[in-house]
Amino acid sequence: MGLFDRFRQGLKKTAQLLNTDVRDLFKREGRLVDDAFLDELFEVLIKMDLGVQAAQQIVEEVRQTHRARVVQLTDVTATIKEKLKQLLAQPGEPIQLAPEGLTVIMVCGVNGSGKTTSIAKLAKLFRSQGKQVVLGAADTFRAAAVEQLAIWAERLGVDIVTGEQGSDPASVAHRAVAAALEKGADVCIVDTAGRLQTQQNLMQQLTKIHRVIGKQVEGAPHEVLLVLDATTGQHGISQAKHFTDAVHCTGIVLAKLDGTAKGGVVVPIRQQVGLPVKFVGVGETADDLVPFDPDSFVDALFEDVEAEPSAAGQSR
Ligand SMILES: Nc1nc2c(ncn2[C@@H]2O[C@H](COP(=O)(O)OP(=O)(O)OP(=O)(O)O)[C@@H](O)[C@H]2O)c(=O)[nH]1
Ligand SMILES: [Mg+2]
Repeated sequence: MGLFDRFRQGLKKTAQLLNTDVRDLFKREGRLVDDAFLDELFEVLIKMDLGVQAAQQIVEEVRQTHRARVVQLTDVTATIKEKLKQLLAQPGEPIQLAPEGLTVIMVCGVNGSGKTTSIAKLAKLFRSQGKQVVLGAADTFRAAAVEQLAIWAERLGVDIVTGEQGSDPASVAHRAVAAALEKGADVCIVDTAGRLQTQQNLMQQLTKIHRVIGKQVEGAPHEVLLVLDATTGQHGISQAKHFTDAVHCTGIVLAKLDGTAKGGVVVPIRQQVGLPVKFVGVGETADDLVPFDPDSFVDALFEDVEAEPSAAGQSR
């Protein structure tokens, strides 16, 4: 499956909502772009969690492009898509690898956001590229957490370094990186326990892990991925800012995109957190990780709306 199809799969719920709502704007043949129309459009954009800022920017673009004209649905979606692609544009490269030797990736986020599953997906991706991977189970809070990662490691055929429950996560991270260096592995991915951005001591623990890894390998961690749960919508944004303050995050993995109609949330995340969205999660298996590409993402989002424009008026 290409990127476009994989986004389509992940965006089913969001696209469905968008489809219904946008079509509702165009019950008759065409529609005059006046204030009433622009207000309704604004509501639709807000409902898909695009955020106020982006919704305003898009409405403004539609106003300037089409004002006082009678337009068809596809005229408006074309304008929205172009603006969205522009808003989502970001520098390429999904993962920053070390120029040579070991790449260390640290993964953090609030409880249950999808960290461990995303690590399994990343490990599978690296394996498919022929890279040797070592996982560090630095979530020592719960025995079950270590077990969960260990099961993935076995399934994927990658090495894992674990620690006793309650042991210092930074020391597990340290041992994982040391093991990866000794094996001459290509990538070491360190899992961390979920935590709230308000838990000062736990946030400091992240800083410590970061610092310890940095002493072992120059430039490490090369990526600090913040895993956000798409189903929580815009709540993830303030979390993201706090995490970025505590440990310098380098990118976002937006997990569970498949589970929400709020897929538009990727836009305010991009705009307000100021980090690139590197991957999105579109399911629970190790294959359900898609490198984020704004153009394919936006095209997939509007595919259904644009597919049968003539059916809009007839079906209602
Ligand atoms: N549908 C769907 N479910 C996902 C996705 N990513 C993770 N999940 C599910 O979300 C739940 C939590 O995922 P975990 O990977 O354990 O989350 P975590 O952040 O490691 O959780 P803690 O370690 O407890 O903080 C699991 O049931 C996963 O299967 C995704 O992209 N789509
Ligand atoms: Mg976990």
